[in-house]
Amino acid sequence: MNSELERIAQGISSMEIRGAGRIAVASASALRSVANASTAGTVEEFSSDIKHAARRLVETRPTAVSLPNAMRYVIRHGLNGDTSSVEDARTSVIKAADDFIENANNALHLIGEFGSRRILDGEKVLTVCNSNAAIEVMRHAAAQGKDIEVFAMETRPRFQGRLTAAALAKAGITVNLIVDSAARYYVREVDHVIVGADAITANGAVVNKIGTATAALAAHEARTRVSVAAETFKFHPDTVVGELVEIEERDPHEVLPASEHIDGVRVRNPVFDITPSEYIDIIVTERGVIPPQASFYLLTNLFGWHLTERDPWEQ
Ligand code: RUB
Repeated sequence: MNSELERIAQGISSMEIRGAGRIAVASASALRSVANASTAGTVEEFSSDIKHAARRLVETRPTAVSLPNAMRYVIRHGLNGDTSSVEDARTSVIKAADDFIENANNALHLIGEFGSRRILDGEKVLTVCNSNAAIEVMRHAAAQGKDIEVFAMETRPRFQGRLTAAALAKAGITVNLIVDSAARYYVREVDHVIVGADAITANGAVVNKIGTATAALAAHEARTRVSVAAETFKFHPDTVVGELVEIEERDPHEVLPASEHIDGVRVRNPVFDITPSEYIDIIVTERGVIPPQASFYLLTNLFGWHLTERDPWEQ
């Protein structure tokens, strides 16, 4: 087993590498190192090394579609059947991985640019978890001289909200860290909810960190705008044919440590939830801003007829 592949796969499983965008970039870079290190003697063997690595990565966490989409991109562009030698295939996979990573970095910048145009000077913003894409929007707004104030939900049980609060404070943004259950209390004074996404379905529902759906529901009730910041690789192709997004449930000890065990009590720890499209105003992507109802159109545009094909690492 390639040691860099294993390091990245374990890092994703343990959440040392986390956040859908970072997971995608790390997995693309894992395929890059497998391609670099492969000692395959034939193109078929090389292709099998890459697909085996993709399967290992895809198994690490089930919800963020950015991971399988990164694998789809690298395999479809890198192992496209045009290569006759292992060296050509290696160069092609490395280039595909590099392109994916470069596009992902550029996407974040564009999302920041497009999303920040929707933020007004003086706005108060509520956010959940730790999304690079959502942070990028707020950072860009602040860099344009807009005076914004953010309420960051702490995001139990792993407290990713603390990372967001620290990143925003570092960017000079006024930030309040609040407990998750205070979302409805503060939503009345907030002008805008901005979150990221782990997956977006064909019907425009957004899968993101647990607590997002509650915040969006409270925002809907208070008639507060909800924006989702997400790279196009967060759109889930399988949902076009009715597949449901699997919601990861992690170790209950993240919620209640073993030392505080309560007899007869089962602890549940789902880590994502689903916000229906009716509670979302816009999705900000690197291609532009769309209403959630346009997700199906975007998916067909992104994947074409590959939409209904089997996963390339299974072929
Ligand atoms: C992270 C999370 C983030 C999205 C988007 O969950 O829900 O909001 O992944 O992040 P976890 P980004 O901490 O369980 O991975 O915009 O950085 O891709």
